[in-house]
Amino acid sequence: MTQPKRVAITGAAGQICYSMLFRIANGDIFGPDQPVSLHLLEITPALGLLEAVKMELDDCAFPLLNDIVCTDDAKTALTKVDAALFVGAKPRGPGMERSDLITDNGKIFSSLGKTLNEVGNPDCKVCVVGNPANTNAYILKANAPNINPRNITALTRLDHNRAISQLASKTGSKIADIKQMVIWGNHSTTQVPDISYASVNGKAASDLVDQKWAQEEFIPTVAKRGAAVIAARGSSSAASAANGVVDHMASWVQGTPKDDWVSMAVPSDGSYGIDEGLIYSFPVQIENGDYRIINDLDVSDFIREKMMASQQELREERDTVASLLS
Ligand code: NAX
Repeated sequence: MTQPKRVAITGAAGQICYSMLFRIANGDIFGPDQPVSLHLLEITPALGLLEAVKMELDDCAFPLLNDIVCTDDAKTALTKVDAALFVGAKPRGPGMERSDLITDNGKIFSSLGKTLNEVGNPDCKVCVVGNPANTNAYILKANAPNINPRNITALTRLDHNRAISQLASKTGSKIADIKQMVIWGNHSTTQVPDISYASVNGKAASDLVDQKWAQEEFIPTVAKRGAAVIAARGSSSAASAANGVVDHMASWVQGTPKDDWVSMAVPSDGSYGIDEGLIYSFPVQIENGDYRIINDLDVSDFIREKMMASQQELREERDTVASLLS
């Protein structure tokens, strides 16, 4: 029998996980022939709620779900996992910016990074979701030198999906007709959704929409979509975030189509002048479980200026958490 893939998930009794765990157990990341084991981590007061989530997972009788571990011990959760999804953190409430959370959540990620370093599989694929996601991933990477740094990533796939959806709606086209969308930078309001290379049914998106819309409506709508969802629902995006994580991991494991790419926040290799090591969102293509940053795109002055502003925000976040980086 195929060995199950072991997936650690933190914050497993929270909102995002309530939409995400069932998708993973159904095979949506690793495919229809690959059994999975779920290692679910929560803080002690949430273990009762986590038990309820386990009951519901059991009640789905997923054929691919091998076993479920529920724990408040990070070592138990992270030992020898193939993938680790770091969702658990304080969510942003109404009126809060992500950076307000930086110090509180940073401590969680330095501690989990140390534990992953001690008990983790060096090739473990990591996706950080808890905000501020890029900087939390940066903290985790600094505290987990035994883990392949390329494998420490953060989620901007929700932003990528939001951008595709906005462009499809503007051009009256189908989601599947849109290719080569890009999100540059931080998962924050400084992110740079960019249609410069996107095509809609084979036609350049920039020929189908006017520049004013692309610069003055599209970018802020995508960048502030998280806040719009909070305003409408009273709490942050959950089901769409869960879907973004599943897409991020499924692309990483299963690859991207030859004529398309996805956006992932990954350690910069210096492409586009972004500081090496910063966790920055780039377009990537993926083959055989390994991603490659698309590093040869012509970037307009307008976009470049915004990319640099997002980098600056990440540098400042990095400086704020300097004490958590070793
Ligand atoms: P919830 O508050 O519903 O769930 C978070 C869960 O994490 C809680 O059950 C809590 O007990 C648990 N937790 C807290 N500290 C923990 C620790 N040290 N170890 C293990 N578990 C811990 O939040 P939810 O809506 O699920 O959001 C989770 C995180 O995702 C938040 O930081 C949120 O801001 C972030 N988001 C990130 C997005 C992205 O695209 N990167 C989009 C959605 C969301 O805003």
